[in-house]
Amino acid sequence: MKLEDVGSDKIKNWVNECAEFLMPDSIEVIDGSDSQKQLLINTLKEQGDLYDVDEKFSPNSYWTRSDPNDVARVEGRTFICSKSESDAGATNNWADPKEMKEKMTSLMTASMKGRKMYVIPYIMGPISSPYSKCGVQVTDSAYVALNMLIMTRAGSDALNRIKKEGDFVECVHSVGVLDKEERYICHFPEENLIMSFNSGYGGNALLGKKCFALRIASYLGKKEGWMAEHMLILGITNPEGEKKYICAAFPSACGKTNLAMLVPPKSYLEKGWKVETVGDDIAWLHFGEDGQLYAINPENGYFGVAPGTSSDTNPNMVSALKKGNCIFTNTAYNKESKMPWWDKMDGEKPSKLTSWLGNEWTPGSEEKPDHPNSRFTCPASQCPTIDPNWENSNGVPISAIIFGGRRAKSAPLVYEAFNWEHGTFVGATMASEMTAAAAGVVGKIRRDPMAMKPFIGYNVGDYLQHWLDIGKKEGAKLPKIFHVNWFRTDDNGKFMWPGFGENIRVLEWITKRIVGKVDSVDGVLGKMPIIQDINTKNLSVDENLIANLQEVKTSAWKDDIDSQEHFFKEIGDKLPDVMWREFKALRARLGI
Ligand code: GTP
Ligand code: SPV
Ligand code: MN
Repeated sequence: MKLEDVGSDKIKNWVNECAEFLMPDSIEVIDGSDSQKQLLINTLKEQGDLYDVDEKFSPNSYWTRSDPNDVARVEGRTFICSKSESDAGATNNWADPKEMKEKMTSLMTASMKGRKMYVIPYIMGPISSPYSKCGVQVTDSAYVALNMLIMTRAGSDALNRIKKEGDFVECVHSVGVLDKEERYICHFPEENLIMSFNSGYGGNALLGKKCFALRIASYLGKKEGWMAEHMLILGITNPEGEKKYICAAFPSACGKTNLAMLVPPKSYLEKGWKVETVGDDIAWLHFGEDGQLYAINPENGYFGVAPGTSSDTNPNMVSALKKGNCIFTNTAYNKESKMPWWDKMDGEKPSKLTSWLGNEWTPGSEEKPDHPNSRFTCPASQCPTIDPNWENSNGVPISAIIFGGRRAKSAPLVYEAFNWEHGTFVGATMASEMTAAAAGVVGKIRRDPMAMKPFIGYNVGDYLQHWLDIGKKEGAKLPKIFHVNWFRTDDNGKFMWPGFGENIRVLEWITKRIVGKVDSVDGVLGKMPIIQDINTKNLSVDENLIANLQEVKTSAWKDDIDSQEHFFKEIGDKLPDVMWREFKALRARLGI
């Protein structure tokens, strides 16, 4: 579609302003038609950037690689440009909005020379939901445009909504020359503006996802009384046919996609347990008129971690991928069979591959064939367990919120917060071992409040206050809050809990707690399950497993308490007093 034909002066003027300094050779508006999508695919193929995937494995799917220096989010290069530095807070890099805009404009000047600029109108959320919000992204990457068509509702529907509402988040993106030193991902929350330069991968470049749906949206949520969270959304139905919806916040690459698509083990399926998927990464939560929190999934696709995805761990994801229309990025690729390959994928490991670096790979090669943060983009509707309400305009009512992370030694398998304020503290003191989803040291423990450390678009202290305020809303029927840990290890470093489908055993306890069907015991960290209430039937594990997983060792908490205190001090004046009160209470209960 031509820019002249968009029928919105607001979009036209803004795009022209962008074009003035980006200086593209031509401009094309994404309408989402099949023919246009095919042109994007052809463009990338002609450039040698996109390869066919075997039709029998996944029709209409492609394999590609990103630049080796551009494989994950770059938190060190990500900025919140609020007028006041204190509005960015301790967890964000801050830059003055005026200075940063000037810098970005100057850096990006003429960056689209010789290239086409794609204009992508898109909606985050179901097309006609009152809770959805619109964006327009300009980009010089056909790869980004193709991915945005999967991850968001992009094209004519979005354009029509923007024409009606007039409002959109301005998203300026150019891959530039992928210069790592001059890579910037900048957010201007007070201006509904995002500018991203010199990256073409994932959360740095698909600006609807982390930049808009979390950083900008969390700021809007604070202002408007709702919440944007790094949470999956699932529906769980018990054998009596009672269904509950649950959100869960785990840091990047800590199991959200897997939990959202959980397949119950045979013994649970036979009894009639069912898990359905609403979203796997982001939830926008609003109060309904009945005082409950309702969640929508703002996304339209999955940008999932490939390594570890198999029929054993996540058969629903595998089925969704096999339906086609996917893009595999930075996995390995078998040029002969046209098959992507990643660690723990189903089937035999081929003896010859093209690695994610583009090199010939054989079993003797030093490099790994796939990148640990290699991912696929896949339409959400293709998930076999997609929930019938996943596009419900009002969202789904949430009965529980779960926090969790990778904790080798300290956190038990599951516990429940005493109440909303304590639950907010449990979320605020989350920590996890870092993964390959972001540039940094993999395995290093870091504090990650509500799995939102890299995604809160404002001051973390104000964010925690917002959580407390949500809890004080008159007439609120709040979800119960829980904490889980699938990643506790034994003395040999092996995961103690089988995880994946077996996680339903923990969800079962949680759903029973929601309706008060089981009791709990007050413990040091929160309300603990009675060991026998976690069902281990048909699970071939040590009979003391649950007791061992639930054990809270004071010695393992000493460092954590110190690090919590350190983190709270870093947050500074804006940390709500309630957090210090909860911290002192926890320390007293631990006796350290
Ligand atoms: P992002 O997309 O980065 O936000 O990640 P995510 O939170 O959706 O994580 P995902 O479900 O993709 O899982 C990341 C990695 O953790 C994969 O390699 C999974 O196989 C592994 N994983 C997920 N769930 C479990 C579990 O219950 N136990 C164990 N041991 N590993 C798990
Ligand atoms: C994450 O890192 O949490 C992701 C991938 O979901 S990205 O889109 O790169 O943020
Ligand atoms: Mn994520």
